[in-house]
Amino acid sequence: MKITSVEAIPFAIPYRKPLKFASGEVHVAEHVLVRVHTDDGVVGVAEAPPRPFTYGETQAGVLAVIEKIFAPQVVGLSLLERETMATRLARTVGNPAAKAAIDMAVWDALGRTLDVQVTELLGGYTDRMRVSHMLGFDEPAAMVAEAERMRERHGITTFKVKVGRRPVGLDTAVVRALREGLGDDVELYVDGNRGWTASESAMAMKEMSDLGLLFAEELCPADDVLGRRWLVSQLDVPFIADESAVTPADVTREVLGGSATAISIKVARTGFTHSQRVHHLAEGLGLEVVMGNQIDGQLGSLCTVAFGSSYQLTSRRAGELSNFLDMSDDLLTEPLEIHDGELTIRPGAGLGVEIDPDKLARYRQDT
Ligand code: MUC
Ligand code: MG
Repeated sequence: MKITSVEAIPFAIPYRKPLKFASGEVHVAEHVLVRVHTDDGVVGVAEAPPRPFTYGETQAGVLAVIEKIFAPQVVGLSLLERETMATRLARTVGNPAAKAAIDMAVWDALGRTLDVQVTELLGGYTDRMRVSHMLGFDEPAAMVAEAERMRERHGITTFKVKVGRRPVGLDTAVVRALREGLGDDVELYVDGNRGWTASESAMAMKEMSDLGLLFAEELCPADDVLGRRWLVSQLDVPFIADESAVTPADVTREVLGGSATAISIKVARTGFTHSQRVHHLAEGLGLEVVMGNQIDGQLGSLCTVAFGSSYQLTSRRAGELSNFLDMSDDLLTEPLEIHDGELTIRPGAGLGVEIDPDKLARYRQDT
């Protein structure tokens, strides 16, 4: 069970349809595939999606920090020494996606070694999650058409709508069109990626108060401390902290400070080890949880459903698991499929996936 090497492989797969939101846009999935090898010949895999506009990471930076700092720190450790590993990685500030991918690849390798699914190792609560689809910026009619297509093709009935544009009416018109076009049976919530001020957010939420929203997420910056507290105190739906509350300490600070009343867990930034800590904290604080998406590919989405299925709290709400549908291709031998609005974990050991060598050869950027 000893780790013998850590590979970091850059790859790039274009999106058929780019995702646009208040803090940025993604046209090509320039991710890093991480493979952890052990002395038993086992290989664990995960992917790191660098998001410079959220965490400051880049593909080149993820490669460099893994090769120069993280790989030497974990080689020689047993797959069972995950706390030692987490402590060593924590000596380096930041780099959440790079750390998370190593952590998840280690859990995958452990599952494969023990012939157990990662979900069983983590908590084993269920084997599936309902799927929430994220709708990026576009014209109201195009966003309604996309949601209708997702409902028809994949049975998805929960939608997260990207907001945060100016004037505010651009986005409130979209949400109204979605409610009118899709009816009362779908779940709708909004995510501003810090695009609005607190007062713009309050105005928008008032304008949408008859639309039956489930949540509001990160509408304005958490750094606008008093403004955000003022906003959250007047909302009658849970306010999700996403990029403002990554670590357990962030969650504690934001929630106790009145700046959030629910949280997003993203394994792409906290891996499985730290996502467990955030989950346990959320349970203790009585917070609602949504499993979020870092605009992941299929491997990352599978990591999200593997973690989300492990606990009652993380599997209760629909998880954001469908961004991979917008990619032109992917790396897995068996593509993920969403049926009846649900995504299930894989039956095999670990994460239960295999990387297609031909696809990796086609999309890797280091050869
Ligand atoms: C989200 O929930 O915010 C957009 C930026 C990012 O870091 O994640 C996505 C989705
Ligand atoms: Mg968000």
